[in-house]
Amino acid sequence: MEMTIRWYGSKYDTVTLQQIRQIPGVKGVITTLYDTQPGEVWAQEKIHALKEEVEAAGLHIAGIESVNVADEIKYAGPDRDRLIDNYIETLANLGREDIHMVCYNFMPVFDWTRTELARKRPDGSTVLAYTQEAVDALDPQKLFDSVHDNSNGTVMPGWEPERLAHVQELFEKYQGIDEEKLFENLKYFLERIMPVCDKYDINMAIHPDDPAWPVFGLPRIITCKKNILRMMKMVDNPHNGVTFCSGSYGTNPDNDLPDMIRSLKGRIHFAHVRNLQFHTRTNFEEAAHLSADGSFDMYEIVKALIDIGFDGPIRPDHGRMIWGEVAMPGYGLYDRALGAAYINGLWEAIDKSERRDGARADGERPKWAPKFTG
Ligand SMILES: [Mn+2]
Repeated sequence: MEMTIRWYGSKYDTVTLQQIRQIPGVKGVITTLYDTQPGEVWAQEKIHALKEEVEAAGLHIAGIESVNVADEIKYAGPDRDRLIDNYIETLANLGREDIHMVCYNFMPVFDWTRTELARKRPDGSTVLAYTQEAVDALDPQKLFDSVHDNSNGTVMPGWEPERLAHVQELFEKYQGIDEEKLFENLKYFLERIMPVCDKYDINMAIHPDDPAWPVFGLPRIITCKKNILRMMKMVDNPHNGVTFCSGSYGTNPDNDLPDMIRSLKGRIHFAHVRNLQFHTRTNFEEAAHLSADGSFDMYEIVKALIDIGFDGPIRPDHGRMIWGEVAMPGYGLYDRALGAAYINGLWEAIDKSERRDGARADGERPKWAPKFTG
């Protein structure tokens, strides 16, 4: 695996590349052209300039999160072929710049949904949180407004004001789109983009729906093992893969995360690792990455990734807001750096104990030999 950090670009992120460079074990960033709209072609020169900026800071681009898919592709509007052509062109431009992993999602209208962006925890940190009751009581426009007003002056990914200015109209476009239709439209999209992915060796990594059930009556399909295996099979190409996001699949406590990871061997191209704390099935908040701080056994998640030989980029996901930092909710420096360090620690411990302890006779220890790095 390669430890990475998501970075929104110097114009949008409160975290700098120089800070990311100092997180132990991080050599790569997951980034995007944040000022592009879904459906727009990403010019190769712009990708190249971004790449040069990242490389000048001693890092590299390990993948893109996200190249967003236009809603019109998701609901199969009359303009979808042109928009898919543009998406193909963007993928070709990324491939020409030697970028080989693209995260995207296929959620109608809304990206991830949380009902609080700064729930206070007993230690004074704040986290994103979700209650079904709050969603049921809100209309989508109000939820959008509250996300917009509480994002510390940043633009939250997936909640761009341009896209969501006309929430109601968008909802109307999805009339008649059920789960089956959404699967069909996803299949159509994937079949059209696979040739360019084959040509440039681009791994497409679909992000799960978050939360992993329908909200506001909109269908959601990337939610569970059965559906994701259906998707892998319906376009059976290794470039059609997934982002395994423990915090998103984990919103449904019925999802056995280590089992899902094992069933997706060879198709996980990107991993988001984070923890949630459940109060009830439909009231949860994000926690520190550490197992003891939340509801998930993070050891088992990392172990499953090691067991399937996962070798793609991995990143800590939403962090808590701590130590007075003001940043995009979930995307501050401090708690994500702690998360990266924790995941790196789990990884090293599990990997070494399996490779070494598994191979050696009882009681035998490796020779103690500190490395001199010159
Ligand atoms: Mn995620």
